[in-house]
Amino acid sequence: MKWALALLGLAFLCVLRAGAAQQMVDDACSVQILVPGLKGDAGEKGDKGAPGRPGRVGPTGEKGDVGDKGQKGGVGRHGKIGPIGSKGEKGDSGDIGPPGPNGEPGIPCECSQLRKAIGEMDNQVTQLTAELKFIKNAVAGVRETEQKMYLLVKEEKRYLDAQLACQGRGGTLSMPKDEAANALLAAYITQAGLARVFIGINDLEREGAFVYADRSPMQTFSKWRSGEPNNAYDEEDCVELVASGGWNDVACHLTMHFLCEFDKEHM
Ligand code: GN1
Ligand code: CA
Ligand code: CA
Repeated sequence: MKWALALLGLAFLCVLRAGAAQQMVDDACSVQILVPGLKGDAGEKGDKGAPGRPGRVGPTGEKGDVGDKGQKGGVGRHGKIGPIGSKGEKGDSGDIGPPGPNGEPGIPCECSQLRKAIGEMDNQVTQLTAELKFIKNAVAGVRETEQKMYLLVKEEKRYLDAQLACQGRGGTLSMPKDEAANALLAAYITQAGLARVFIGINDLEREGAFVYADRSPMQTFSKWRSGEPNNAYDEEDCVELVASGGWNDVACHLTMHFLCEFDKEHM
């Protein structure tokens, strides 16, 4: 169609220019009025086109299976220095070293005097040790009534040594002279977990005539267990208080804990 219009236009120009440019127009218009022919046969197949543009990125695929274990890696770099460790336990003592050189010769002295002084100091140490033991006992607890203080001494002594120990501290072996005092002492030794202790009663001077440690005679109160005193083996002249509160005559050479008493008036 385009072709047809172009040719019609050209023919129109040829008519307009008839005259001055006659020669030129004759040349151009010598193939006048072109009409399109029949459609030709199909051309040969074209060459293969250039490859298309790459498609869009597809969606993420499913997670694959776990891969095989990789090869062992090389040795890593040195780590940082760790914190300071806790202090170790004390080691064993070292072996005894060789003896040191001899000392300078001493100044001549009156050795017998020094020996005497050392002996006296030894005695003082012994006495102080006994005193300390006594004080420890006292700190452990005493029992008291309005007039008296009672102390259970947890040292095993024979009757006479026990009496001396009490006297050495300004007291005497305990002398329960009524039910209340006796019950207090029985509870004291029970609480201490003891079965028996010496108390201040004996018939040392005359068999069967029991007196208190201060030599005062027994009065109306007594607490003999049934069958006591029996002077067993003909040798029982001292008295023990058992945890249940009863009295029993026993041999004075037995050793056991004992009860001291102190008059508050004289403390
Ligand atoms: C007997 O049972 P025991 O050990 O508490 C004896 C006492 C003796 C004592 C001598 C009922 O007492 O009289 O003094 O042995 N009791 C009886 O250790 O015979
Ligand atoms: Ca006796
Ligand atoms: Ca007896």
